[in-house]
Amino acid sequence: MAIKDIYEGVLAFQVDKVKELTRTELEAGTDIQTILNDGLIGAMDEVGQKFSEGSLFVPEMLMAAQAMKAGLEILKPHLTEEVSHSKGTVVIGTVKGDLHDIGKNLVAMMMEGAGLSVVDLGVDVDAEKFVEAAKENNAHVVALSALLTTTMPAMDTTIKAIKEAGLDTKSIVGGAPVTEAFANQIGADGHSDDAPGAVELVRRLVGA
Ligand code: B12
Repeated sequence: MAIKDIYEGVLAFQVDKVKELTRTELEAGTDIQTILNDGLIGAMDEVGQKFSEGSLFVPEMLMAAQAMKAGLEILKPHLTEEVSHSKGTVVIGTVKGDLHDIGKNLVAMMMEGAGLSVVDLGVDVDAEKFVEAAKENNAHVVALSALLTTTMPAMDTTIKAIKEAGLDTKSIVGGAPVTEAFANQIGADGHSDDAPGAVELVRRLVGA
């Protein structure tokens, strides 16, 4: 019942309500992935659908995103495992031209929670910046996020730049429109549809 209320709260842009209900669900012992998938993420899928149909517009999409972020902040400390030292370094960012960061932030949070060191470059990050950060931080993995079909080519550009720089850094890609086939086509070392999968992927790549 309350998960449905979280879902409805995101759709109604109710930041405080989403925060409160997420906290209540956590305290009741509800599984975090259930809160995420059936509540917060599920609602954003409906928001996207309504946007496609033309029954909801950018300002509403943004308000829903703010409500979702409020819920995520409550979950953040609980996405953390007990860890003593870093198992690898990941440079993460949303590619050039793309401002979507909710999924990227969720992936970053879960990676931190899994004991990886995460350097978050934010949104609208160009290829050079990814390369520089990978060098500076001796990154094991560069993780690229894109939510727009028009910004997916920037993933290709970035992976090419990493390879041209001769870095020994793996690259992974994700975001709603990104498929396994696209990942293979641009020579990425991995792809996942969701944040837990992204963590598994990095663990495999760094051998942790
Ligand atoms: C919220 C939102 C916005 C917000 C973003 C706020 C923010 N701070 O992020 C705002 C209002 C700013 C926005 C703007 C726009 N948006 Co928008 N937006 C969305 C919406 C509704 C939800 C995205 C989201 O946060 N989902 C929830 C998160 C948790 O999911 P996720 O991002 O997919 O991430 C998960 C996985 O993909 C994966 N993942 C993500 N990153 C990575 C990275 C790696 C390495 C890995 C392994 C995995 C991984 O793990 C995450 C967690 O499980 C989507 C619809 C949708 N359902 O996707 C449209 C959507 C992405 N937007 C769309 C559009 C068109 C736009 C605009 C162009 C609209 C406009 N006319 O201005 C602008 C573009 C601005 C820009 N330059 O980026 C379209 C894209 C269409 C397309 N095919 O390209 C969508 C699909 C809506 C639609 N149905 O038409 N948007």
